Amino acid sequence: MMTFKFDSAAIPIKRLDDVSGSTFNRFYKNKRPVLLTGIATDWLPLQTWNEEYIKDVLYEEFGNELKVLKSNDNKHFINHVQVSEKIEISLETFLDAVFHAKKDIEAVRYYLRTHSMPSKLYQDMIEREQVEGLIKSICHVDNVNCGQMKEPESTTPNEIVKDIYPWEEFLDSEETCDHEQEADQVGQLNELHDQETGTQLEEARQRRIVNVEVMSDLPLPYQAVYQKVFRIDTMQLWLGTKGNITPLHFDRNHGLLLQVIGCKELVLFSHTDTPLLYPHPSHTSRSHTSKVNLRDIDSKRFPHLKHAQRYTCVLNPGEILYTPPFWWHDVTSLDGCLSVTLPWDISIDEIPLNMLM
Ligand SMILES: O=C(O)CCC(=O)C(=O)O
Repeated sequence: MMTFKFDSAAIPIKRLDDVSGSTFNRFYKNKRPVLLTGIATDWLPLQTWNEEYIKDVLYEEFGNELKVLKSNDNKHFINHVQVSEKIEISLETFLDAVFHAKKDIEAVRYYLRTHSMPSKLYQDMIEREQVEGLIKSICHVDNVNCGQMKEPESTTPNEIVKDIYPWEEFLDSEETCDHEQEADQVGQLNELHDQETGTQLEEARQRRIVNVEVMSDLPLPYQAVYQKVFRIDTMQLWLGTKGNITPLHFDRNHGLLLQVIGCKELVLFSHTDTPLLYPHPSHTSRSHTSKVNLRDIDSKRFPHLKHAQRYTCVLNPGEILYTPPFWWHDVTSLDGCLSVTLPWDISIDEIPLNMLM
């Protein structure tokens, strides 16, 4: 195998401890990945999810037989028949492979990727302080909420909510603000909009996508974010063996990847490098994946790849990676790993022109 050399060295993804909404905003607005180190280290999942607990939860949710992905080459996993297939496996065999793999070479690799979150694990994820802490860290409260709130009598509740928390542009300004004042105003707003909250709660209850008790406890401006990011039907569990590879691909959504057990190594590329990354043809179901195998690069077949700019990081337990929509990423599990993804939708104007295909 020829050794492959990129033109430029990999850039480490920026790690932020104790991030505030306005700092996160700079990355979110500019569609840059960022690693959040200080938010989730003391979350319930980090304290309580271990083999025993996961075993109980999975048994309760799925019984003794699990449907998991088994890689065709014992390395790569994507939802495509040419790469990996679904098999049935006993809970015990699967957990043994994840938590007690002996030798890398002989070990058989499996990946459990749920399409929604097992309910017990979901409850642990949405503990109120956790939800509030995360939202505070990623949401920029704009200047309307920092001292220039409109007079309630001249504005309808709907208009105020929209002004204060336009989700699509929720990180729209880079100004910082006084948090005490902000908290006061959040309180005032909650009082003002009881009726509004009631309607949102009722809608959420009917759709059953979030826990409405948690939602009703949150400051009103946070509720829209909670409903988008902490949905049981979009949150996913990724539990798999050491050495699993999720090959280079992009997603059409914003995404937070929370690492709970083990470490993962990631390589990312901007969507602007898409022409250098050799995606599968746009008419196929693999158009969001690359033909390149980053661990065994064929430089004759992919001559332009060397011009692409890599961004890299290792994600440790308690850390959260924000991946902007359409950013390419390749993920290697360095250990038996458990992660949770929290994706949320983009608006149509967030699709980069070069990705309209
Ligand atoms: O953790 C992995 O193996 C893949 C995660 C991923 O691709 C994602 O979060 O979009």
